[in-house]
Amino acid sequence: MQNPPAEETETPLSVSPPKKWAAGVPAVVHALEYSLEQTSPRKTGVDLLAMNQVGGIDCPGCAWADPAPGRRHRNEYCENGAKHINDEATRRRITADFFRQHSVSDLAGRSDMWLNQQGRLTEPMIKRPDSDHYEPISWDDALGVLAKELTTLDSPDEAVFYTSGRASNEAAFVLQLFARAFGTNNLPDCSNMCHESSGFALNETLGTGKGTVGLDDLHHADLIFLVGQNPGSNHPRQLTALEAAKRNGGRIVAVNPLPEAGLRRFKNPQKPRGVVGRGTQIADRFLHIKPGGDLALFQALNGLLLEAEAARPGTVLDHDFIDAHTSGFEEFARHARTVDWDDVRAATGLTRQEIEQVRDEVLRSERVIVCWAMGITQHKHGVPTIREIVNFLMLRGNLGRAGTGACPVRGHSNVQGDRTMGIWEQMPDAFLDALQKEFGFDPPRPHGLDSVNSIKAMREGRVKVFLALAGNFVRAAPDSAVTEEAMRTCRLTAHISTKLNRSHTVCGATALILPTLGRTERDLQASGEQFVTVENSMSQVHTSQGRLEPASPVLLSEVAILCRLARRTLDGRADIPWDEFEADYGTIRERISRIVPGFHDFNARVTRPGGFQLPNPVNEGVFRTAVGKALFTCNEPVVPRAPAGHLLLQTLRSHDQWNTVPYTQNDRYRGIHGSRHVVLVNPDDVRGLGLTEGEQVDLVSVWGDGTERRAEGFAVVPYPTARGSAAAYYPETNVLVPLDSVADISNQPTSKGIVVRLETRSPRTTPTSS
Ligand SMILES: Nc1nc2c(c(=O)[nH]1)N[C@H]1C(S)=C(S)[C@@H](COP(=O)(O)OP(=O)(O)OC[C@H]3O[C@@H](n4cnc5c(=O)[nH]c(N)nc54)[C@H](O)[C@@H]3O)O[C@H]1N2
Ligand SMILES: Nc1nc2c(c(=O)[nH]1)N[C@H]1C(S)=C(S)[C@@H](COP(=O)(O)OP(=O)(O)OC[C@H]3O[C@@H](n4cnc5c(=O)[nH]c(N)nc54)[C@H](O)[C@@H]3O)O[C@H]1N2
Ligand SMILES: [Mo]
Repeated sequence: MQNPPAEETETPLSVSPPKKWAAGVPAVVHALEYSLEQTSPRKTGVDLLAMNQVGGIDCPGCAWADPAPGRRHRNEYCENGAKHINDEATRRRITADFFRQHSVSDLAGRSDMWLNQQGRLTEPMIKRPDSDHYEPISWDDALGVLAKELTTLDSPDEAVFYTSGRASNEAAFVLQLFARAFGTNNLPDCSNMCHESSGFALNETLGTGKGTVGLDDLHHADLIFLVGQNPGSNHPRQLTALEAAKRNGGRIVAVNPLPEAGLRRFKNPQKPRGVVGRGTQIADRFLHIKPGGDLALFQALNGLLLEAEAARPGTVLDHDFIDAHTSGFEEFARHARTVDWDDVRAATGLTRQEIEQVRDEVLRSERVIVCWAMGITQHKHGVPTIREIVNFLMLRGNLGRAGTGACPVRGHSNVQGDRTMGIWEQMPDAFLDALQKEFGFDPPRPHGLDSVNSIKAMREGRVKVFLALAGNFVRAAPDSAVTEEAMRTCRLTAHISTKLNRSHTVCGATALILPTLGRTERDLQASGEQFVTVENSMSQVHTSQGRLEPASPVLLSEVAILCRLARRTLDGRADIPWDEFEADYGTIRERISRIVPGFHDFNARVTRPGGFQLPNPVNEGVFRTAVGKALFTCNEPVVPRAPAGHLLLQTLRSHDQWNTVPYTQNDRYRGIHGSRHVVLVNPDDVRGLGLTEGEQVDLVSVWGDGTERRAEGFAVVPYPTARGSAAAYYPETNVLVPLDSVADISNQPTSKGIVVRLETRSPRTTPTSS
């Protein structure tokens, strides 16, 4: 099929006031517009109807949970889910001819959006060391090249195996098994850049890295905090749960530097009532916080709760919970009483009165939940902020009871499941022991490389082979220029992918594209049609069954590619039945059931309608911390500051993108159309910095070692973001985040809270597209 001409030019920027509500009719219309571009309408209907239904396709979008079977809406999907499905189900195809027309250097000059729009990858391709073109190669030869590079390394630790969270449980389990049998724990993943801070903080304080909240808890909470997340664009079906909570009398406090549309009102597209009328007000209270001020906010709230307890002893804190289940309360309480209100004001931009009003909401509420996402985890002090949220919940026993708990809202649809399956460079010994017992080889014990450390190791020549299971590593990672240079030092880079992206064009001496089935597609193996399994943000494990004809007859499933690669590379070195795994994914699940806690009887339980719920020890009063109790922690206060003339920049998603893949140039709810090269700045800061609306600026980040990084050509958009802050889209701004700029403890890149100045461009320079 002919490819459409390159559409690289942005249309003129147009800006309208931010929307005051999310979802509803325009959402559905916009989803259909995108569908019609990508597939035939008939196919669109087929795709959507089976989405998130029992026996259907798990939406490849976000990890938000599905209602119980029987309580699902006939259209249990959102506008954005429809876009993700249709992006995968596109009729456009990339063939060998495409790569003859476009050299690798040509493709490296194209935008993320253009690369994605070229369609589905259809056959394995290789770029050889002396060539600037990908050319076709057979599966056998491609896997042979990869196996040979791997087996001739000086050490297994010279290879890195990256996973993005769309991969199924079965593919993830096979990949980590292969990597460990090969001899390395170098298993970085997108989670290193996403909820790593949540994992560290929750593991340390509660003894589990996962959230403790289910959908029913949300429906029955009295008070829900939405902190640092934009559900209207990134977890639209969360709005349905919030609407239910409101109907049951729950109240919502949103904490965000941006007044996001989805935090204001929700018009439910699944209900006639949502289509007409004003919809449901979401946030009862909106805290317009400064970036990175959340630690100070929760410290202030905790201080106020302790003060209230001192004034009316025995009426505020849950002493039974604290005594029975926690450790470190006294020390925490001493520390928490030292709140400095000037610092709180400086860090949050909020008045004491605003915070006291929230305290009063908390005191009126028996059941409280805190939800959070990237607005918390991607800050340098993400881990202490989440620890402080845990302190906050524990003070009033808001853990382990119905309608309460900690709710890290996961991104990718199976990012949590991939971790459960062992995709982590630091899996605990208990997991490795179980692998050893089951398969009889010695898994390596030293921790492997995470995402940031993988890039450093490449740069230093310590990593020579990079294999990715899904994702777009060079665009997801920080410090784009440094990351790309590091990637280019590899001897071999290989990607198991559905769609073309920049990581295929910034490659090692040899590069492989290993095209694979998407989740929407029928997966036929020797034993018959297969399904895969996933785990959502609320620890429900269920099936996902593809229904469409594969984009090309040559595609292999992720599991098949990995099993064949493992067999070739290990050549009988471990007693693992790769052929059997490939032929029947049930045999993989059988092994998982013997290795991963909570997965007993996996094959039988997962095929029940709705699958099954993994136990969360916290909800059973069990805390697997060092002392067997939940830990109160003392966290040093942080007041994020930018020097005069600078702003704190956050990099975020538009409404119309999936992570590194922009679908259009628009961000409808924020009123931005026609360009992604915009920087949102508070109108007072625009004036204060001597800038004007629409002016072209470069974003320049300043790092401690005196180095500067520059993202060129952004139009200034006055926008109601908190004073002193700015926002611009990811991945165009990843270039600004130094590789060394990571969160304390979790090593997660700091994609929020970057110190930048806005430098006026001379009028004649044109922005470079990226
Ligand atoms: N359509 C769509 N859906 C997605 C994705 C996508 O790209 N497109 N990506 C998926 C993935 S992998 C993930 S991880 C999630 C991400 O979901 P989100 O975490 O919602 O993603 P971001 O776009 O980074 O938005 C961060 C939000 O936090 C706010 N924020 C920034 N800094 C602060 C702060 O210091 N304090 C507070 N309180 N708020 C702050 C921002 O204003 C913004 O509202 O979405 C998932 N869902
Ligand atoms: N500056 C900045 N950087 C960030 C963030 C930020 O907020 N700001 N967010 C971070 C976060 S939260 C995340 S999760 C990461 C995301 O990082 P990644 O998960 O690595 O990136 P994606 O953009 O989701 O990957 C998209 C690619 O995945 C492939 N793909 C899609 N579906 C499938 C499939 O079913 N199978 C296979 N094999 N391949 C598939 C396609 O080739 C597509 O091009 O980025 C991180 N980077
Ligand atoms: Mo994410």
